[in-house]
Amino acid sequence: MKVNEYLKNKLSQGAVHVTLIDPTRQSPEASARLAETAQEVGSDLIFIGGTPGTSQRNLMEAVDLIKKRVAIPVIFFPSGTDTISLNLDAVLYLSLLNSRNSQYVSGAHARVALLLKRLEIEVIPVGYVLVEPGMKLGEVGDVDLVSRDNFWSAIGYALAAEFMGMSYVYLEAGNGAAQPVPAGMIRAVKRELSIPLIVGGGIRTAIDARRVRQAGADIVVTGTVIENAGYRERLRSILSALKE
Ligand code: 1GP
Repeated sequence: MKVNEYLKNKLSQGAVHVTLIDPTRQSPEASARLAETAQEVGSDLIFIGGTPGTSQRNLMEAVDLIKKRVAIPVIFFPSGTDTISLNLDAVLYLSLLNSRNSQYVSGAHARVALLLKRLEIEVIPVGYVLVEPGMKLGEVGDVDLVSRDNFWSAIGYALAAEFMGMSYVYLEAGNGAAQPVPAGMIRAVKRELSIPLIVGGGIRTAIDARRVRQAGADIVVTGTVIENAGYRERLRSILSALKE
């Protein structure tokens, strides 16, 4: 089944949870173990990637091992255009809408478009909107961050993504952010949007996850949680908050 269909089907049943695994933080074997735990506690998808510096070998080995161990789809979360694996189920085609650098909006995308087509890899078009604090991506991506109290700006970018024909909007507070995107902002965006809303960054606890979900996130992404001790239980409680 195509990932887009799988996602539509999951979304029709309720909240979707994604575990983001950064393959640069551990060995491919350890990445695969994290993916197994994620699947076991009820995660619906794996995103792999996230930070620059992934080597081609590391990515390929991690994806190959993860694909051997889990049945849920494995989707590439690219941080550049220099690595790819043929074993991926899909690639997020993330346009960073509030970057001042056109490379992040559409330039890099144009460079890899034909390659992705020839490789017959499913692409998932996403309008990616970075909200304060934005973390590392805010700096490297030369982003005009949406400030946490500027709901109008968030709504504007989200609707722009919808009008441009993208399949999803992704509100991102940044990898390792101290707090998630504000609930009020998620609510304001969700009220205007007709396409599914992904929210990630800074979601560490069941309370965070519940708040983000209740505000209107359709898909909730967590990353850093699995890098800390006790992650299995933490992830389990996030999942039960989302699926209750
Ligand atoms: C995915 O960047 C996030 O949207 C992940 O952020 O590591 O803070 O969970 P965390």
